[in-house]
Amino acid sequence: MQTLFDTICAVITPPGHSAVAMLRISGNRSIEIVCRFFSNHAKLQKAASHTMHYGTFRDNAGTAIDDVVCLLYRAPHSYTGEDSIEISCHGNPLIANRILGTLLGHARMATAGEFTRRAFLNGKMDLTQAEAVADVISATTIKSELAALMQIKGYLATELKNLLQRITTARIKMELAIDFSDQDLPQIDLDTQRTQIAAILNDMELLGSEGGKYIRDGIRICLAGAPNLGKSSIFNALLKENRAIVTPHPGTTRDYIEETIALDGYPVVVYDTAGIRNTVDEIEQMGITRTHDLMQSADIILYLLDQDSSYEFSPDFNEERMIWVWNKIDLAGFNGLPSQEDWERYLMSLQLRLPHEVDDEPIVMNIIPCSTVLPDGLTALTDAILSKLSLPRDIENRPLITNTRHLAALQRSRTAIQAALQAMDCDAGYEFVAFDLIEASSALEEILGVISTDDLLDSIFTNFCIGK
Ligand SMILES: Nc1nc2c(ncn2[C@@H]2O[C@H](COP(=O)(O)OP(=O)(O)O)[C@@H](O)[C@H]2O)c(=O)[nH]1
Ligand SMILES: [Mg+2]
Repeated sequence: MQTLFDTICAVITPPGHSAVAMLRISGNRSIEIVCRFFSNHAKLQKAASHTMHYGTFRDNAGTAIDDVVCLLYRAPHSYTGEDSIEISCHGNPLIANRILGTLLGHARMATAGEFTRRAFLNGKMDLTQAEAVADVISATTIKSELAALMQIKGYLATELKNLLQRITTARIKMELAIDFSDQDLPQIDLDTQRTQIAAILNDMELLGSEGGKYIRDGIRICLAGAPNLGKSSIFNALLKENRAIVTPHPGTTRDYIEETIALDGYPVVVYDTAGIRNTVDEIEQMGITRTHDLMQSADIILYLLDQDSSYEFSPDFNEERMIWVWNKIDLAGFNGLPSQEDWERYLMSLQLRLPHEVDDEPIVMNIIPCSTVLPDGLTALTDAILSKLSLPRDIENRPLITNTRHLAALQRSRTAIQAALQAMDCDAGYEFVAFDLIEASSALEEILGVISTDDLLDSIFTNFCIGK
C-alpha cells in the first residue's frame, strides 16, 4: 500500500556504465530491508548514523550480486529526515538494477522528487530550498548554479522570513490601533509606519530584480548593424569558436543563428543576424526582417557602427537596450583597448553624425570600442553588457529570485503592499491596511511553503528526477 511515509528506493545515479552507481532507500523499514540482503547485517543493524559498511549484497535466492558499501543515516539526521541508506555498487546498470529489483520486493519505487519532498514534509528544508535542489542539478552556468546553491543554503528563505517579520510587525501595529481606536491611547505614528512599509516594498523590489530573471531565462543578446562591420566575427569571438561564416563580402549572413554561452557566469543566448541594408535580394530581405523582429524581443542589442552608419538609424531604437559598438579598432591604429580619454578624442575626431545629434553639434555618445583580433578586444563589450543590465558581478551575498513561481508570488505580495500604502495615503480605515498586509504575508508564506497544497507539491516535484 502506498502511504506518505512508506519505505521508498531508487537508483540515484544516471544510467550507463561508470565507476560507481548508487541507490538510496529511505523510510523507517530501510535498515531492516537492507539487512535481509547484506552480508554485514549484524554490524549495520546496530551501527551509528553516518557510518560506512562494506559487504556483499545478495538477491532473494542468496546469490551474490556485488560487493557494496552501505552509508547509513539514522533519522532525523538524513537528507529525508528518515532512516536511510545509500548503497554504492560497481557502476554497471545490470548490477544497480538487480539490487533495485531485490529491494523492490520490500520497498516501493520512489516517484520523481520524492526524497526531496519528504525532506520538505519532514521539516528538513523549506520549499525554496527543496526547489533549489532541482535547480542546482539542472544549472548550466556558474551563476545559475551559485544562485541555486545560495537558495539551498537558505539565503532566500532568510530574506523572505525577515520581510514576513517586518510585514507582521506593521500589521500588528495597525490592528492594535483598530482595537484601541475608541480609547484614549496615543495614535500610531502613521508617517513612521508608512516609511517602514515603503521600505519593505523597496527590499521586495531588489529581491525580484532582473538579475534573477536573467539567471533563469538567460540574457538574449542580438548582434545587429550594417553588413561587414564584424557581427559574425564578434559572435564567433563570444562563442570562442568559428560557428558563423565570416567573409569580407557584405551580405554573407542571411538568416540568423543563435547559440547559448556563459558570460561572466550568466547564461546568454546570442543571435547573429543578417546585416541591415537596402537590398533587392529576396532572401537577404527576409533575413533583415528577422533581424528587426529579434531586435524587438532581445534584452540587449549590440548595434555595430562605423563612419557611414548614421543613415541606418531607425527611430524606434530603444536606448535602454541598445549598446553601440565600434568594431575593428585595430584598423584605427589602436593595439589594445584605448583609455576613455583616447577613445573619446578619437570619436570626436571622426565628427560622427549620430542619431541623437541635435543642432548639428557633434556629440560623444557611449560607443564601445571593440576588436575581434586584439587579445582583450571584447572586454569593454562584455563589461558594457553586464552594466547595461545592472547585473551584479558578485551574487554570493545577495539572494535573487530565479524561480517563476516565487516571482509570481512576490509580485502578488508587492501588489498587496502597494495597496496598503495607497490605503494609508487616502486615509482608508486601518482595517483595510491590515487586510492588505495579511495578503502580502500569505503570498510570501506560499513561497516558503508555510501554506502548501498537494497539487502545488505535485507540480513542483514532478519536475525532479527520480532518486532526488
Ligand atoms: N581588422 C579587423 N577585421 C575584422 C574585425 N572583425 C571582423 N573583421 C573582418 O571584417 C570582415 C567582415 O566580418 P563579418 O564578421 O563577416 O561581418 P558581418 O557581416 O557584420 O557579420 C571579415 O573580413 C572579418 O575578418 C576586427 O576586429 N578587426
Ligand atoms: Mg555576418
